Amino acid sequence: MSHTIKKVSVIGLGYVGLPVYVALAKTKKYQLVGFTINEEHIKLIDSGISPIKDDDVSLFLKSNKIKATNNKNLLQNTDVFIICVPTPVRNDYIPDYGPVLSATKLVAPFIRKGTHFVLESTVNPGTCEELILPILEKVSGLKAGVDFNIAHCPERISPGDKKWTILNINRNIGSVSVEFNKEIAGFYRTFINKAVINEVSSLKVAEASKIVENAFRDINIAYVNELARSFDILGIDLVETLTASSNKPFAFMVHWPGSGVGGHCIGIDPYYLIERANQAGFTHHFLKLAREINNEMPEYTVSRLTLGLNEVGLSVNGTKVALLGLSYKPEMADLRESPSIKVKQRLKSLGAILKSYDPYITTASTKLEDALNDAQAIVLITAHKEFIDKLPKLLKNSSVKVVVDGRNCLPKETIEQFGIVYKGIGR
Ligand code: SAJ
Repeated sequence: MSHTIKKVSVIGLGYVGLPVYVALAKTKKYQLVGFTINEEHIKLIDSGISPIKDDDVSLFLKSNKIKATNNKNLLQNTDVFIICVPTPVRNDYIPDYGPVLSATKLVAPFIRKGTHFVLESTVNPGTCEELILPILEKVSGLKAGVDFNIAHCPERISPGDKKWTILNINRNIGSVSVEFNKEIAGFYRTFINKAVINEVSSLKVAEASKIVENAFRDINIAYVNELARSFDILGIDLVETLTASSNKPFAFMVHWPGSGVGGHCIGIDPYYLIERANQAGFTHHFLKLAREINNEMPEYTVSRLTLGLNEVGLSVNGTKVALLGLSYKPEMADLRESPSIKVKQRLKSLGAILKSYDPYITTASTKLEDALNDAQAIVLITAHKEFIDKLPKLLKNSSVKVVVDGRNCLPKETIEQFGIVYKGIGR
């Protein structure tokens, strides 16, 4: 059944699609098309600028052209479609399959005998067979698993990570048929050459594996976030406790408490399994509780400010607060699901006089010193290196009376020696 793979079309040129495109381009084996509906991104890519913060992509674009387009006719004669579109949730935390369904309907007319449709976006078990397969079969008139393939190879991109890149992160891949899976796994090995491409027996196992690994992270973060709220009452330093527990050489994987779980993976993916299991009549109480605990952390962070201000006879209302860090993760500019969004809303509703600063995101304050100027309190949400390096010195002779350290990244004792009230999360 083997078919020669000559043309590959990557649908979606974001944090996942662009690294995939660049890795494929470096093999110099394939005719490539990058499809995106984002016209801004097309303009940036055409001028050699990466629309995402990824050093490899930025470097590649400096001396190579990427064919970025929103012209679907260029998808003709594609042998492998790799779908890398977002899988968000709505405000009520119900999965939004819109981008996946749009991408499926976009490529359906181009499915031929031997074509591989590969979904890399994170979805719940059952999505490929229940949502994607019927559309592709109806439009193409062909039979999945016989005439063409549907595969799922969940992405494992860790944005901003320099150590783990698309080339050396192991991947799992499952297809609608085992025979097609061997072929598509062989294709992946041509461009992901420093990692294991593990063939699993079905689409559902491939879909489930990604949700399981990210829900694992979410529940472990919820575990330490609940400990933080308990230890703040008990007066126990959780950070020191976790550091002590971490010297157990086996069967312990440390996670850290903080102001909440941002990003488009960890805090989102569990909802896909929660919803699909719910449809089948099973309630994931544990996964739901972990999501509730993590979603409460921005509010808890603000309550730490209220507590600290009370100790100095102030209330949030009318107090000048510097909100430091907006991105969900250090050293990057990514606001998606960031705890800073809810913290900012809550502080404003309580009447704080807010100044925000993030070295990677344009805000009113263009410098840390500006945001600190005449501030009476700080709420740190993102452990950017600039804050860790500069704050201990800047705080010494500042007007700041309370510091809320949402990532437990500042020197508590040093700050307290300045006569400043320090409130961490579990610390
Ligand atoms: N967070 C905590 N405590 C922790 C770890 C994270 O509060 O112990 C928070 C972070 O502050 C952030 C959110 O959770 O707001 C997500 O953090 P993350 O480190 O998981 O970053 P992501 O969302 O970029 O996760 C990605 C994931 N990769 C994929 O889903 C393919 C994740 O599996 C990786 O572990 C993570 O990158 C990583 O390690 O960088």
